[in-house]
Amino acid sequence: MWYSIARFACVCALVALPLWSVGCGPESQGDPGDGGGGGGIAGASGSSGAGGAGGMAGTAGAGGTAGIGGAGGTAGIGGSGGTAGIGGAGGMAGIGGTGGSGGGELRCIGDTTSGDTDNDGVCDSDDVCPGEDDLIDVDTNQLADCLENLLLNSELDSDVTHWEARTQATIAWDSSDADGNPNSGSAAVTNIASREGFVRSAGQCVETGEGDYVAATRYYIPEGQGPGRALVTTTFHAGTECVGGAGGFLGSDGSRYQTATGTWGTILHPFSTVSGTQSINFVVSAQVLDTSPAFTVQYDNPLLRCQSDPVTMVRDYTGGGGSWYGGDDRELFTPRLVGDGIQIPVTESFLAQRFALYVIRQFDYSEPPEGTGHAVTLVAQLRDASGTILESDTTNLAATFSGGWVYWDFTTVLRAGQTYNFTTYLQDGFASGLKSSVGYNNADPYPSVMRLSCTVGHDAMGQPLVDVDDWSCWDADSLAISFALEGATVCD
Ligand SMILES: [Ca+2]
Ligand SMILES: [Ca+2]
Ligand SMILES: [Ca+2]
Ligand SMILES: [Ca+2]
Repeated sequence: MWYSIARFACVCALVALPLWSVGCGPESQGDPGDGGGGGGIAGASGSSGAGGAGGMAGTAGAGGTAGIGGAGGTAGIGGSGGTAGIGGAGGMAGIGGTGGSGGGELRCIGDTTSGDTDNDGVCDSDDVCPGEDDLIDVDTNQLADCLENLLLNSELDSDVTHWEARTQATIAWDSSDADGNPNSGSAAVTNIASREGFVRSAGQCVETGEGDYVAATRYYIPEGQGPGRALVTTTFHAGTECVGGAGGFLGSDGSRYQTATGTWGTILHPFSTVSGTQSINFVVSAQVLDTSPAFTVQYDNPLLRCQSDPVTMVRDYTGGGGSWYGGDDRELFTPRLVGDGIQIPVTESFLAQRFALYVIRQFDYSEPPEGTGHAVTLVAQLRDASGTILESDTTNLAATFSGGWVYWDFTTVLRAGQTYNFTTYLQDGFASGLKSSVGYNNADPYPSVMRLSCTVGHDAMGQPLVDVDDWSCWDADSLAISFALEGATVCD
């Protein structure tokens, strides 16, 4: 399937001839493809969860007027949650609050028709962590914790699996959740030492190495207890199972604590491990500051992650030349579609967040050009080494677009030692005939990054000979097309 040189790719040097006069034969086959439907921008939908909260207001009403609780439901798309307000009659509005979930299947960010299988408010079309909550970001680094967390069972949805209580401590699952999520809970760590000042803990061991990290957690100290603290500590070990080192450990980042009661707070701090570290013990504790027989702190969404550094790769466009991109309305080649992309071997794991190609000029017909741009949709796909599509995105360009970087958004971790492929094309370009060019730069800072191209030709009936979404259409060559790839490093 793979060839080191593109068999039919058309490369047109601007310095030689006007781009539209350079002939490129019809090559492959196929249908331009359906392209992915753009996800609906339903940003406000996330807040629709407030519909349920509306029911709570009803409880306070303790009477027929409690029906106003239902108004909360209007926050959801479709507002169907609002009907829950009828619970207000008879002061049962609290039950009515569950009406908020009535619209839950449609209340998600993204393409609502794709559903929300894990019910985290992000539609399946955009869900980056199936089965986990995409919206948890305790360290507020704008990256879903589920993509970067080294800890297991951080969300504590239904039990405390992977978390272990130490001497004179207990750990138990609690139904209260840091974000009020009715489908999740937290871990209650209780100090039963009955000794003033004693710290008692639960923790999880993570096999990892020397480096810079961030530790964080949500915590809640219930009121009505004696004075005490919530603490987070990490210890570094020479062995892989949190043993090893003089005295059992190599070092520690020291405890960070908070004392606020009756509200969910956050503890967060960066730290660095020491040479020889092979594992980190992430420890959450309850410290009692009097002689109370028990002191409890609840923890939720604990986070342990590597420090993340930005990744920016740019093979700039310096005006050197361009390669045909898009459809073709020339009589000899009509219809035709040429897509472009890159193939990149990854040496350090990172989260890919934006990918771009440099599109030199407006999208116009080749023959005859109208001299004005046309609004177009460009599709980008991220594929693994075997061509399987991992994620796709579309970007719309206005008719006023006259050239520049075109970006697509991604949220996929690219792993060290793997090869990935970004493929892009003009949606419906086979039928429309609109085209532009993508720039290249032969002063190449990334010689290992290959160009990918796919050329869809037509048969005698004008039907596509191959689908541009079909991986068999794509071939690699060494043309140094301009690209930009941005993201952030993650732990391996
Ligand atoms: Ca989801
Ligand atoms: Ca999810
Ligand atoms: Ca985060
Ligand atoms: Ca939780």
